[in-house]
Amino acid sequence: MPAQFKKSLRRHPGRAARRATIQTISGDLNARGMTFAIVLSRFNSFIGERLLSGALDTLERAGANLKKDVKVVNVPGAFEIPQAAGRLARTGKFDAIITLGCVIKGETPHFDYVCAGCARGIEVASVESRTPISFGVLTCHTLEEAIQRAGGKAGNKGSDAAIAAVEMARLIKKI
Ligand code: INI
Repeated sequence: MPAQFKKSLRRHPGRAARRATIQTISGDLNARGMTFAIVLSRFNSFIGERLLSGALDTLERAGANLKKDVKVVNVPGAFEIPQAAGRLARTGKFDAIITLGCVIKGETPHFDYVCAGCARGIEVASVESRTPISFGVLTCHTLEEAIQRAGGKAGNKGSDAAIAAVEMARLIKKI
């Protein structure tokens, strides 16, 4: 950034006050009365079940009725997630879809194809169906990395994906 802009940004005393006057649309984390589908890949299910626990805990804390308003849909592997997520999204029955799975790098380039197909497929399904579909699929070099992201030191990415789904569903309702 050019120096003169940096200087003028620093010297703007009313910046925070001005920001407060700008009309802003944000989602929130109130999942009461909202419906969710969770697409869960069975491959590496030991990790997947931990991601699912994180997502369910988060939805429950956000006010969702798990028994009535949440459906879990199982698919064989991460590569199959976009197909199921897209179908679910197009039913119009869900405010948001959460995708969960775990891809771990092996000795061949298979990992790259599965990850790319999964991520791109989820993105396309979300845009085409106009339904928020969050990405809670771990793409890890090792099992240890996956364990850390499924309730270990690096948090629980299933929970993060549930938070993103609630926030986006609320945001879309407001726009
Ligand atoms: N699927 C995963 O979800 N995780 C993996 O780590 C994985 N690896 O390593 O191969 C994986 N492969 C299966 C793939 O998702 C499809 O189910 C399969 O290719 C059949 O279409």
